[in-house]
Amino acid sequence: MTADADSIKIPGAPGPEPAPLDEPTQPRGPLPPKPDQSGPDTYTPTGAPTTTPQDAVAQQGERLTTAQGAPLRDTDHSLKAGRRGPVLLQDHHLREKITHFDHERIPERVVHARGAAAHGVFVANGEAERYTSAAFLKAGTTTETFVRFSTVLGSRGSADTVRDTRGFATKFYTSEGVYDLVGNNIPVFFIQDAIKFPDIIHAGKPHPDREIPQAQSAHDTFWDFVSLHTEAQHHTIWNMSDRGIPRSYRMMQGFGIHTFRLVKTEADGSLATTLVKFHWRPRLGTHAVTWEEAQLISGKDPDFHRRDLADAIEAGAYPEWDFGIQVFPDTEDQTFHGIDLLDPTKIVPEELAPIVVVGTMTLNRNPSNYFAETEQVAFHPGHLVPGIDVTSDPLLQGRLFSYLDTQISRLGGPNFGQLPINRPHAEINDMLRDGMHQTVVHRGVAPYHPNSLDGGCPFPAMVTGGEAFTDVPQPIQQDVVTREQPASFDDHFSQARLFYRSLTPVEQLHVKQAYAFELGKVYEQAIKERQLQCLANIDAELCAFVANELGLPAPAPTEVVPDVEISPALRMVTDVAWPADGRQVGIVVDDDTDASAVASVRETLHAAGVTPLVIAPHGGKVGGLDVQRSFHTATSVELDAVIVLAPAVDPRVLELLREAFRHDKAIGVSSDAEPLLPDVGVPATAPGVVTGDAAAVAAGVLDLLPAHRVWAREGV
Ligand code: HDD
Repeated sequence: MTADADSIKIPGAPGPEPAPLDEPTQPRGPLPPKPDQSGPDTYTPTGAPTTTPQDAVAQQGERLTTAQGAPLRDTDHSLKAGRRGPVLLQDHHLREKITHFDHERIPERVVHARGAAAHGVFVANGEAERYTSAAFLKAGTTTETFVRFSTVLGSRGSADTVRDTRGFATKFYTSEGVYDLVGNNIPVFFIQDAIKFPDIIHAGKPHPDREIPQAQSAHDTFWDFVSLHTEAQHHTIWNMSDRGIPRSYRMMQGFGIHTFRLVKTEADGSLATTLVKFHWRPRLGTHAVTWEEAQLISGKDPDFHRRDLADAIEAGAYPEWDFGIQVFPDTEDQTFHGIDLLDPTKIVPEELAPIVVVGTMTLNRNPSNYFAETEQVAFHPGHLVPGIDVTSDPLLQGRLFSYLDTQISRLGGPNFGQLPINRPHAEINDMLRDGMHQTVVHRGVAPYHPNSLDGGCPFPAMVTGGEAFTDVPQPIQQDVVTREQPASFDDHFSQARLFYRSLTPVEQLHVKQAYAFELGKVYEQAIKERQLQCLANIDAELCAFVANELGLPAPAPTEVVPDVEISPALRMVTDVAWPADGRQVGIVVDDDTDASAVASVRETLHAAGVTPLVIAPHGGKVGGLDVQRSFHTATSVELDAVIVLAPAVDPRVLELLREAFRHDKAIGVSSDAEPLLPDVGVPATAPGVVTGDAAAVAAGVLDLLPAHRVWAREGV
């Protein structure tokens, strides 16, 4: 079909308004922007106004153009030699469109490829001012942030709920430049020296011959590595705990892992230093899904964590974390209570060094473009600001090289800092020039220092004065050049034991089951035996359980591991009543359910900050109420609790309830629906099962949600 040029109304051009069009593909005015897409790129995705006209180049005006701005008449048909003829090489628009498409993907991150992110703000309470001059940590200072959460091992399209460590990387756009805290949800790391990073990652990634299994550690090469490199045992036991399968990114702790050095400029100009470890503590508590649930979610909703984060923010349930530091004196030996602060496989229990909260972060805005923001964001532990410095932790030292290096290949050159999401919200005046993807037009003729042509600009702070990044003079050990490490790094088991013995019985049970599952997937007998040997050194009872599951004898310990003082702060299961914000509760109804009872249950849940989902035999409406899920689309794993207000004997509902019960979720059943419980195999007297009228059931379920799960069902 050919279009008559005169019949096409160009939006914005003078002329009578066209009649409403049925067909959305015909020319018309642009759609109104969504709230988070405020129009052309005159603001960076982080909200900072762009400063030069060159910055604002995307999506201007209403007409479709080429990349060079030439208006286009047709983008749906290639230029052909006749209607049925071959396509012509002269079709420059076709070639531009296809060529650009061919290059749409950039290399995925070699680790942490799968992620989800959000914008936020950090507000400092001033508690850190005693230790650091960092401007963003001064009382009352508000700083924009961007946080990317991730899994480590999986590819970009892998499932969210695999058993893995989670990345927790935060970009603070401070007034003194960007500060990146690139941490994880587990406070220790697999290795002590960055030179081993390629080894652990090669072992954890899918086997190179068949490229399976995807995004998981339940395979031979992973267990081969961690059983041979026993320094990995501490991190591994955290992975085997429920920390490896979080309920939500909103319900994870974050850790900077390494010890960092805070620097404060005193009144007399001298520098005072303090060693610290950084912590993020979620206001919603730290919670997990169960292992069976995690596996089911991987199939039913591989985007579970990504969806949860975006939905919560869109619904206004903004997740919050307190940011805290553990503080240690900067002594020459850099140990605290005998714990080597430079060893990234060690924690300092909170009972020995309590966390001082120094501010709070709220994530309050979803990215508007995944690629531009979540994919192109580039973190680097070397993005430091005045007042925060690194230590000689050999893992951190290697990271200082690796991240800058990886961004150059991943983002195509050294100018990745100019991408909107990476732009500092502080003035930049560097003498870096040119390079691939240079997008700014530098002025002047003298990008060197000192110069006498550009007025001498820019000037270092030693000339201008003011706070600046200062390298703290550090004594270096009188030692020889060596490929060795301190003897304190040789203790590989005491903190794995500390972690395991500090957990509650139900958490310990999950650790045992996780080892049994993962090692059960290993083929090589020698690897299973070697890992059992490690478990014998951690805890005899843990080892005996796993050995029994594997059908192998439990070995005796080979190392004398000191007894440990347990740390209750390491537990996820606590007596704290956590807020239920953003939790999802299913309400099962049928066409005969009293609509007013359903409406009032929904109201009660809403009022408690919980999202109710009405589940009915069909979509559309039931009793005038909107249905969110049909029996066909409902799944237990997206719910934190279920309320049944109908004697629905549909097998899908029975299965949903069985799963919810197995996964320790609160279940509320109205009196008329109670007869279905025997079919589910659940006694009405079982822990976490509430019966009564609709109002009583809703109240009972709300009482159970703050504990996250009904742990009593596990019988330990
Ligand atoms: Fe790393 C990405 C966290 C050790 C090399 N790392 C990356 C991300 C997180 C971490 C959260 C994703 C950032 C994002 O969302 O873009 N990595 C850690 C932590 C470590 C750690 C907490 C130890 C305490 N990493 C580590 C070592 C090396 C790397 C020892 C190399 C020597 N990490 C990288 C990398 C990545 C990365 C290859 C991949 C993509 C990227 O950097 O931007 O450079």
